[in-house]
Amino acid sequence: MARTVRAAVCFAPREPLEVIEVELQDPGPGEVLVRFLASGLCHSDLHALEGTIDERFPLVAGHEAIGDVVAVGDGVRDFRAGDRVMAFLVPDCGTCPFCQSGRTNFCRQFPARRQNPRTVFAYRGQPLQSFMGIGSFAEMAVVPADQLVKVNPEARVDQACCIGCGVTTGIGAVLNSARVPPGASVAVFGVGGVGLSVVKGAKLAGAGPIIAIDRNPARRDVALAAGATHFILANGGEDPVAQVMAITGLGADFAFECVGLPELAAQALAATNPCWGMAVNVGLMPAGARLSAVPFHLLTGRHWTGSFMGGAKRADVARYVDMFVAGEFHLDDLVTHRLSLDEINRGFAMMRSGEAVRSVILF
Ligand code: CXF
Ligand code: ZN
Repeated sequence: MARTVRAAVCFAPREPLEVIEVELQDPGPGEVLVRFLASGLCHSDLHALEGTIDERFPLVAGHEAIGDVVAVGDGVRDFRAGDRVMAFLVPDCGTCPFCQSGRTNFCRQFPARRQNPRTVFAYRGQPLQSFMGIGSFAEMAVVPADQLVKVNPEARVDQACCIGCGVTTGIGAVLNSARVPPGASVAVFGVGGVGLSVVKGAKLAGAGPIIAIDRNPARRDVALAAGATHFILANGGEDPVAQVMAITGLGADFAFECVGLPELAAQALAATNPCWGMAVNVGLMPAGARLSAVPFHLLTGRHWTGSFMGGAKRADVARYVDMFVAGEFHLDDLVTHRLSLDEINRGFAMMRSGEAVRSVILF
């Protein structure tokens, strides 16, 4: 029997969200009804709401979420009511060549579901889209079982929810995609939620020096607390690339672009060691963006690559939650604001202004 839940709905790009009662259908075959406990506000939600990534409207955004299973649909064997679960936006069909490769999680179901999304919410008879098949800016949602993973229920939900996207994107970029070894020098261009998580990943890897670069001076203390050994303020003064060169001598062994700006990605590449440096694009660039770099920067042997969702699978998310519970990394610096669903527009305003590193909706 369908139920009514409160959800923050965006009716058209760039319009404020409206918190209203919507209809939520029962879980169908392979689906799970989840009651959310906490949902982080991720930059991709903002991109979706502003129409800079291709989304259909009306939209229930939200994807960085933790909650409890309420009920499961036919054929769901891996979950039952009461399980603590995290949502993950990349499915894990287990059968496509990417899932079977054992190296990447870029499951073919990801583009397939984006092309043919199913709808589980409705308002006055009108279907509402769920961002990335999740739609966690709602008290409850129906999510495909292969976009959920059981996680340690001891993790505090107000912080752990961020492991569902931003933290896994950052830590995974370092540990899975780049495989940064101990002692490597790392430069992180942009230390918002994802960049800070890259810093945390670099610290976990035993890297050093870890150089954080941001144009927001308020990010200095957070970056240093997260494990950065140096902070460069990119305020139009001395060139950050030259500063990275001065600190590392030969250029960083690894550089991560965490904002989503093509020019910053070229800077990250230039800041790496000319012979073996690796630059990793982590930030989501606007649709239509193009990269360009000085060809000689690649000719000498640099590697230029990217990392999508930290190259992680659902199982990695559960592992990172265990590491968080074990105190291997903390998220006190990442989650700066806790809000109710009714305050969600304030959360996005603080994301735009840079006041918040991460805001989390608590249900
Ligand atoms: C998303 C960005 C939009 C495309 C899918 C991956 N990453 C994190 O939120
Ligand atoms: Zn996200």
